[in-house]
Amino acid sequence: MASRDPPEAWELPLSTPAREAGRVELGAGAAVLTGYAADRAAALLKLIEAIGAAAPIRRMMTPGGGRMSVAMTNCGAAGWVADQSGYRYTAEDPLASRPWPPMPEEFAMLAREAAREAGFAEFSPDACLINRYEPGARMSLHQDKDERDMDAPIVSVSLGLPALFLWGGPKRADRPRRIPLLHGDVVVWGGPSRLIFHGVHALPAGVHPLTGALRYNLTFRKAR
Ligand code: MD3
Ligand code: FE
Repeated sequence: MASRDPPEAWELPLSTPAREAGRVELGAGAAVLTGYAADRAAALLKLIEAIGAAAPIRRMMTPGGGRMSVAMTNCGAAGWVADQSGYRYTAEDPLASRPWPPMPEEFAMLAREAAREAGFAEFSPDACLINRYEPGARMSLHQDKDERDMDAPIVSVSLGLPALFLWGGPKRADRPRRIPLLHGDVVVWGGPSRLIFHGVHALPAGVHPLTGALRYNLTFRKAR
C-alpha cells in the first residue's frame, strides 16, 4: 500500500485510552516511549495555549508559494520558520517582531528526561516547534536538516488525536513504515536515525477529550 493511502481502520485506535508506558525501538538511535508524557499532557496543553496567545499558531508559507497544512508556532531562543525565501531558525517571531516566547521549564525538563531515557545524555534544546494538525493536515516526507548540530537528537511529543507517522529511510524513495503515534507518546531520534526521511499522514477526523478535533506535536531541537 502506498503511504498516501488513507489509514485503514485497524491502523489507528478509535478511542483514545491512555497508552501503557513502554518502549518500542524503531531502529538505531530511534525509540518510541509510549505514554511517557500522558500524565503531564493537560499541563503541556495549558502551556501551549499560553504560548499561542503570545505567538499565534499560524500556517506558514513555503518557498514554493503554497501554504503548509500544519499550523505552527515556536518557543525557545530559536524558532523554525518557513516563508518565500526558505526555511531557517530565527530569534524573533516574524509576525510579532519580538522574541519567541521562552521555553517553559516543564518542556525543557521533559525533553531532557526523555532523551536521557533513550540514551542521549545532557540534551539541552534551544528550540521547540509546536505543530497543530486539523483533520486532513499532513506533513510530506522530509529531513530535519536546518539544525547546526546533527549530534543532538530530536525529541517529539504527541498530544491529542492519534496520527500515523511515516518513517522512511536515508533516501526519499525508501518506502516508509507507518507507525501510530498516540496521545502522550514521546519519540527520540538521534544518531543514525537523525537524518531519516519522515512525515505524517493526513490526520483522520476524531474527537479527543483534551484537544477536541486537533493533534499537537512538540518537536525539541538543538538548532544552534
Ligand atoms: C525522525 N514533525 O516538525 S515528529 C517536524 O508529528 C516533524 O509533527 C512530525 O517531522 C509531527 O519536522 C513528526 C517526529 C520526528 C521529528 C523529527 C525527526 C521524527 C523525526 C527527525 C529525524 C527523524
Ligand atoms: Fe521533521
